[in-house]
Amino acid sequence: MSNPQVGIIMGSSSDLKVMKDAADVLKELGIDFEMTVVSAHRTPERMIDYAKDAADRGLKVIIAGAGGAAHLPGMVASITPLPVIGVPVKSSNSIDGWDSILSILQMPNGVPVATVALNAAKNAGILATQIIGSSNPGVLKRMTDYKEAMKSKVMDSKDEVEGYSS
Ligand code: RP5
Repeated sequence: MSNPQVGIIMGSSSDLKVMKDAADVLKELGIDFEMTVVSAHRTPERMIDYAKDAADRGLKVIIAGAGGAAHLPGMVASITPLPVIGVPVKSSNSIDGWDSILSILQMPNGVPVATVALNAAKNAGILATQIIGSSNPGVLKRMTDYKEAMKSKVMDSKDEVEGYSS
């Protein structure tokens, strides 16, 4: 995509099965994004370069997913002035997912990472869209429509569920 506003990064290609949900919802909401692998532990220099250049390249939000000892979101947030959304991934080296959650969630004062639920890359994509939408009326409208569609779906399912009781 030509003018990405969201950067999706992950610690390993093994995170893609989770992180693709962020890409899918950004596509659905019409937000340009880029996606790549940046490992805090295996490619630390690449992580620093990515975080340093992100704002100058025009990105508005970074979504960072990682599993186990998940330092990527916090380390990227320590370098970039952009908002960082962290996705804890239940990976092969994760004990039960709590290791990833707490590594991403428990950031010290001054360096926030907006942490979504375990494996909730879809919510990260929605939150990134909402951040962009707060200063972009067109994107905000798409978020409003998205919520309306969600509401209609629930109301349809409600009718189906209630139908069983009559
Ligand atoms: C983390 O280690 C990655 O984000 C991934 O979730 C986990 C396992 O990586 P692989 O061993 O599958 O490459 O850094």
